[in-house]
Amino acid sequence: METNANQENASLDIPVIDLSNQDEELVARAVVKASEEWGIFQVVNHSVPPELIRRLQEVGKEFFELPETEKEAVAKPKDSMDTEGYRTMYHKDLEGRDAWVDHLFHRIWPPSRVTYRFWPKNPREYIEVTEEYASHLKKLSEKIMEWLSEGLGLRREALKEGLGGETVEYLMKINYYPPCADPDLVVGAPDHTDVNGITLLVANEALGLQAFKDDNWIDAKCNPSGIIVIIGDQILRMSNGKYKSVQHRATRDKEKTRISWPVFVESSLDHVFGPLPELISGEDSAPKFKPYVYKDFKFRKLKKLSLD
Ligand SMILES: O=C(O)CCC(=O)C(=O)O
Repeated sequence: METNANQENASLDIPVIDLSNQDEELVARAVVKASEEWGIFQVVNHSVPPELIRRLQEVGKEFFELPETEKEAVAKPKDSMDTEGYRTMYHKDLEGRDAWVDHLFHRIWPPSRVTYRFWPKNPREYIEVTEEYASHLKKLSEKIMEWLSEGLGLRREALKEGLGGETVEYLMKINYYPPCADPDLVVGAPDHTDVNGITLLVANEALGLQAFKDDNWIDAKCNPSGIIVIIGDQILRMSNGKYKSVQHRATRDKEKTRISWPVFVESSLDHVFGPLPELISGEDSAPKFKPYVYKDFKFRKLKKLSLD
């Protein structure tokens, strides 16, 4: 089959699901279908207030526009084995020009795993806005996991419990991609699937996120108050392959700075996850994946080692 891997297919859009629809069964079916067929979709009219998303984007942008010395106040320590903190990553493009992507990572839930040392103190509203966003986002991601659990014929709590129940962690990342004159030369985020369970992402108006579907890269157009949901490797494995973990990447805009705010919902490092036991107990339901301690799974994926 001929592959169009580097082409875009303008005629396809990622599914958009309106959560304000009163028919919850219909909404749940749409979430399940999109997760089986795409592994990515956008939810609109959800429970996170649009004004809160706007403020989240405002405080994030203000932080990244501060002088470098101020951003260094929350820098990732050089000897840290963890991801939390601010980092600048330089790349050279093919013509030797410098291009860079800035990141800020910090956990936003559960409170016992939050280290405020990595949360910007400037702008002053950053903490309040981000805490409020965390509590809304937790509810939304748990609702989506409930629908996905029922789509597997299981109890609503099954996927959340499989991911670790109340020990599940929410890791926020802010990607700051300055414009690049030739966006084909510098990729914002390389092609990957997310290692975690589920990712909820908002972005500013610049286009960039693309999902791979049927041999094409599809632009994931994000409504200003919409939230993109990305199914990751943990849900793929816990569902024994029913839900797809989507390959995606981020390109850069020629003129505009692009900023995105993914929140990665994932197990704590010592948690063991794998196909949910109820899905592999029948005679013809062999497990398609091995269970892993999440720490080992992440390490092997990062190092590009084989994963069963
Ligand atoms: O910037 C985006 O839209 C995607 C970012 C992403 O995939 C990542 O940070 O892992």
